[in-house]
Amino acid sequence: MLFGTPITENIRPRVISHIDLDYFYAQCEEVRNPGLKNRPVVVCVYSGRDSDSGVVSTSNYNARHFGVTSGISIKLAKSKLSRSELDPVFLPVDLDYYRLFSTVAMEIIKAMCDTFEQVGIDECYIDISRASDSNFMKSREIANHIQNKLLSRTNLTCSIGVAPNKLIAKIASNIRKPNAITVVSTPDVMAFMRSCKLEEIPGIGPKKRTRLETLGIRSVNELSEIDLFRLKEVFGYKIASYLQNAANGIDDSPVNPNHQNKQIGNIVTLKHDITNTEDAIPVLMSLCTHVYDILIRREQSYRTVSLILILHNLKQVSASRTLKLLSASLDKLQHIVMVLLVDMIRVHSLSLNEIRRIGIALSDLADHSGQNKITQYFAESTKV
Ligand code: TTP
Ligand code: CA
Repeated sequence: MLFGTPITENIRPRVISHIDLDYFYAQCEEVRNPGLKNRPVVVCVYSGRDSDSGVVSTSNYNARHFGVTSGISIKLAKSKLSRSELDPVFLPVDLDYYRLFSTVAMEIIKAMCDTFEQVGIDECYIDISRASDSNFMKSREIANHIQNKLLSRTNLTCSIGVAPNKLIAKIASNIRKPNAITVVSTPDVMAFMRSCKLEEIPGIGPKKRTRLETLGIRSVNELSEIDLFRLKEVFGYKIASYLQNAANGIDDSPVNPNHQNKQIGNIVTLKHDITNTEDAIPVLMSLCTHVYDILIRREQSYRTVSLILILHNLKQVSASRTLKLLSASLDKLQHIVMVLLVDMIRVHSLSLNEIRRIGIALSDLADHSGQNKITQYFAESTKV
């Protein structure tokens, strides 16, 4: 492997694009109603308790200028936008409509490339090594072509990162938004990485940042140079290796056309406070059934079950349990979720009426076709 440049098809240096639709839910709303374009648009997840309770899902750039970002409360967004003379609009999330748009946009991109991997409702990677002849000038033209085609067919803008690997392409697509193309060619990889902030590396959130600071690491450059053994002591082998490779711009994962979301999840807002675990049972059971239906449709099994609780003060607590073996049992899923809830209440000294939203997620998924089902399930059932 050349430095930071995996080889595709044995000889061809890789060129990857990461395509991310801009302010996606809010942009879909602008497309549906172009009159909104000049106003701050805030897409909200309403909890249904009172007219203002809930959180911001996303917002357009007119709203972002006032500090309205994903995750803040609707009340805070309203107070920030009270300074705006542009007549802000607050809309509820319409996921079915955004999903439709996402499908149309992704199909357009897919039809223009050899290898395509969707990784979220509004983002995908494509391998353009062959189409560009591994030439970064040509890659920029391809990215430009994709932007134009998407805009003319859907009215949506996107931002595109082009780089020798997925990691750098992802960072690059996020560096300038909206409607931007950022190309990082192989010779520029190290300079580009050094210009990034630690939190621009995917996977480095506030918690990891703080832990990195305890090791004296405040920049990508310092992360790239720290002794790997020290990093491993704090983060373990897998994460430490990822972090140091990332800081050096190294990632050799290919664009995977068979990728499916690695998680299945669902989250609901409680219409009423719950006061005892009995009240939580119907909500948890319905969440379990929802994710289980998707699991079965995908012909998959799970190993890890996570429970996420979002509290009245918008604080989030979560816990998960990983099984020794894969399972496709609904009973087991329901049992684990109940145990997790009881444990979390005890560990975090929560009272049930603090809970506003509940979510569950299944991860470490595997396809049925890839395993010896009889052995797996037999072993699984003997463990219960
Ligand atoms: P993002 O791509 O993270 O954000 P975005 O498309 O709104 O903005 P950007 O231009 O910076 O890419 O997320 C895609 C969609 O996922 C977003 O439109 C709404 C939804 N979302 C939430 O509902 N809650 C969140 O906290 C985030 C980050 C996103
Ligand atoms: Ca986006």
